[in-house]
Amino acid sequence: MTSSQDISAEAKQVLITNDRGGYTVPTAGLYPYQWNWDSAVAALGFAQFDVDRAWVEIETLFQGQWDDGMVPHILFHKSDPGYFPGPDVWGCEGPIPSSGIIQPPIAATMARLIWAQDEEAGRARIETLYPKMLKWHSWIMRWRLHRGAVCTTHPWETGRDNAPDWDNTMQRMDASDVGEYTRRDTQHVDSADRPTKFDYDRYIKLVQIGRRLKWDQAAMLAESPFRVADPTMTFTTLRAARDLRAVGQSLGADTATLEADIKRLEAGAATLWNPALGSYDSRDVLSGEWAGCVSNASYLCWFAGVENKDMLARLRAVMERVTYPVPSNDPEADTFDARRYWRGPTWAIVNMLIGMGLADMGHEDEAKTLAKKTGDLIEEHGFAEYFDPFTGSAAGGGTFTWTAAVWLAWAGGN
Ligand code: 9WN
Repeated sequence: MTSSQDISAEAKQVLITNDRGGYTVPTAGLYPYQWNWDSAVAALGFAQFDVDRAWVEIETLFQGQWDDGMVPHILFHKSDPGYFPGPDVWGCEGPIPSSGIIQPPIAATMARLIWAQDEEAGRARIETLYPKMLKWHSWIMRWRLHRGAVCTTHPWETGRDNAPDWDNTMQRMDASDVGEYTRRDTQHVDSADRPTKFDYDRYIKLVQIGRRLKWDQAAMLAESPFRVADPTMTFTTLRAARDLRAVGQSLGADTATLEADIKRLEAGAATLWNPALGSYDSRDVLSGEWAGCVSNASYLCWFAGVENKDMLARLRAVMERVTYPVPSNDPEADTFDARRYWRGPTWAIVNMLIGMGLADMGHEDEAKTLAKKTGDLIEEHGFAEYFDPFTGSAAGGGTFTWTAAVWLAWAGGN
C-alpha cells in the first residue's frame, strides 16, 4: 500500500514535471499552456514545499493582464500545435499572446492563503500583486454584472465547459457557419470523456464573435448571444472581493469600494436561487430562463461566505448517495453522464473550494468528510483530471497539476 508521504512525493513531482519555468501547464499534451484558475491552484500546491515558486506562478499569470485589467483564461507563452484553439484563432493583443476571456477569479483567494504561509517575506510580493488583482476585480464588476450576479460570456470562462447549465442557451445559437476546424483534445484523450461536436462548434463560434468584436466588452454585451449569470463566476468573485478586502485592510488600503462590491455581489448571489429547483442555479440573462441545474458550483455558496440550509441538506444527501462526491451534475438529472467532463464527473479542484468554504462557515464535519473522500479518490485512482463519481475511475488527462496541488494543499494527510 502506498503511504500518504509517497503520494505527497508523487504530487510534488507532478508539479515539478508540469513546471515550464515560471508557469505550470495543467498536463502535458492536452493542455500545453498556462490556464488561469489552474495556475492559482498550482500556486497553492507549490506553497506547500516552495513558497517562492508559488508566488512566481501568480506573478507570471498577472504578466498577461491586459491594460483594461482583464486577466486571460489562457496565456500562450510558447506556441504549441497540440492545442486548439491557439493564439492565431483568438487574435488577441495583450502583453502575452492569450485568449480573450477570463476564468473564475480565484487567484486573489490563493494569494491570500499563500501570504498567510509567508507573512513577512511575502509582504512585498502581495503589495505588488494587490493593485493588479484589484484591477481585474474592478473589470469584472464593470463588465459582467447582471442584477449583481456575475455573468459568463463563454462556457470556458466558468471552467465548467460542457455543464448542462448552458444547454438551452447553446441550443438557441446558430453555429452553422463556423467552418472547418480540427479538434486536438480528442487526439489526446477518449472522446467519450470530452464535449461533443455540437458544443465545440458553439465554443469556436463564440471565439469568432469575440474576435470580430475585437474583444470589446461593450460590443460583446450588445451582440453576443451568450450571457449567463452563473454560480461559479458569482461565488468566486464574491469570495475574491472578501479576500481582497482582507488583504487591503492588512496593507492599510482604503477598502470602501470592496465593501460596496461585496454588498452588490451578495445581492447578486441571492438572484441565483431558483426556488422551484431548491438550489443555486444559472440563469440566461438574455432569455431570463433558469438552467434548472444543480451542479458542483451550486455548492460554492459557503466558499463565498453565503450560508444556505437547503444546500447543506442537499450536500449531505449527495455525499451519502455518491461514493466519490461532489458530482458536477445531479445524478438524478436526465443530463447526467458519469464520464463526460462537467456533466457528472467529480473534480478535485471544485471539491477543495467547496471544502474550504464549508470549513470557513463552521461545517467542519462535512469539510473533513469531503477532504477524506477526495483524498481516497486520489489515493486509489491517481492524479486524474476528473473522476467517475460512482466508480472513481480516472477520466480525461492524467498527471494533472491541480489534482496534485489539491492533494498537497487540502486532501492529503487526512
Ligand atoms: C478550455 C485546463 C482547463 C480547465 C477547465 C477545463 C478545461 C479547456 C479545454 O481545461 O478547459 O479552457 O480545452 O477543455 O474545463 O476548467 O481550466 O485544465
